[in-house]
Amino acid sequence: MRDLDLVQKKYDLAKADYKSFGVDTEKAMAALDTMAISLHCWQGDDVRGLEDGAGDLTGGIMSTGNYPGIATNISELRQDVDKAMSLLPGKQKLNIHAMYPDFAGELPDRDKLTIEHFQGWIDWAKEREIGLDFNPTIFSHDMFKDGMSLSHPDEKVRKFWIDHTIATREISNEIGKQLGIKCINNIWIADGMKDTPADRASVRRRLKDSLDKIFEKKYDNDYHLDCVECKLFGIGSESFVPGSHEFYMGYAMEKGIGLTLDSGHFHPTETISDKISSVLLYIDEILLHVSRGVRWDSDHIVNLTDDTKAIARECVQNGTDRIHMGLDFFDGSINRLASWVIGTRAFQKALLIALLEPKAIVEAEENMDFTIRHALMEESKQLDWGSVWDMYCIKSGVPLGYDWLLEVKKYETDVQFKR
Ligand code: RNT
Ligand code: ZN
Repeated sequence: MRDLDLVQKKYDLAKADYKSFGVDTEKAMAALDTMAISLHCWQGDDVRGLEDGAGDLTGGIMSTGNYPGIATNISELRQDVDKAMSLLPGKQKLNIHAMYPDFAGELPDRDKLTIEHFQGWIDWAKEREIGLDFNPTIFSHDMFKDGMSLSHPDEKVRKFWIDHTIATREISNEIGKQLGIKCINNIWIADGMKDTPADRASVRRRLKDSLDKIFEKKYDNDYHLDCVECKLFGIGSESFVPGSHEFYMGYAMEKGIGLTLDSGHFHPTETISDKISSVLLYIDEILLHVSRGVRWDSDHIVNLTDDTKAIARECVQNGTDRIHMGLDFFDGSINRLASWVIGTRAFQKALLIALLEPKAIVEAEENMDFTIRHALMEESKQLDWGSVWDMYCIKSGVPLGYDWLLEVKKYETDVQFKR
């Protein structure tokens, strides 16, 4: 257990130090408290979902590892989410997928889902006073054929997925209305080709046509936001993905909808941090899927890397009113709820570091003094943001440092390993 007196002393010193750089640590903590991070429910069960016969993850994404204690039903999943959230400071939302219904009766196929299949989640979120985000699930299903869904040449296949996605927009809007917190419905499709296509244009035309049908109905933007997520490649779609960055950037602009930027969906050396300020000039709201690719779009747990810090810095700089921050990774090789805690805390730390950045850095740039800018960027790295983070955890009533891990270890023995 950490020594609280020591934490207080270290915080007082850090506060004074930051003050000498013109930074108010209390204000930074208060700002961090308003920034909701959307936790992706699918980390809890390796993207299996809760439908009958759930289990086979297809569609170019993959969770590896078989750490014991995986959540196998809705109560276990919720129990784990609750536990994770109890170890996280600040605000959260929960991001659910259409393959995670909460329904006791006979479930219709995905094209016929309605709000009644998700009402339980709304009630659950209401009790916790948190928002929900939503996603059509356009993978792990028989109607995902030949590696295609909304862009498939067969009209019946397209129609199934169009109807499914229309249903999820309706559900998302209702979730947002009932909770009074905007629900983001993110559309990602796994469509693509393993090898070089002969006719890219037709595939993309079909995808556009399907999306046009999906977006025919307009919703009030207060409760629901449509987002589209591009991708460079996936497993089995190494050579071609119709929903590329250009495709969706253009589409989102044309339709006035949101764009999702996932850290793993670009070339390995391309970063989403640099894209945020560009796309916000043309698109009103964006959703981030903060993730960490290792050599490829591997969906590793978010860590406090330079890349994560750069993304958080852009969020703070551009203002989080138009940037929705979500996480997207899946790791079954370690305790699955620990993954949520590690990844969320890492991103929150990155946000805190950004909020604590001395204004003098931007001012130096405004004065065209790149020497000061560069020097200060380096110097500010040694400011003691860690002590501010510890104080933030104390104020939020959550465990400090890796004290949270002791709780996870106890929970896995008492709960997860007994499943
Ligand atoms: C896949 C996309 C997508 C999914 C989730 C489960 O590459 O990143 O966001 O991870 O929909
Ligand atoms: Zn994603």
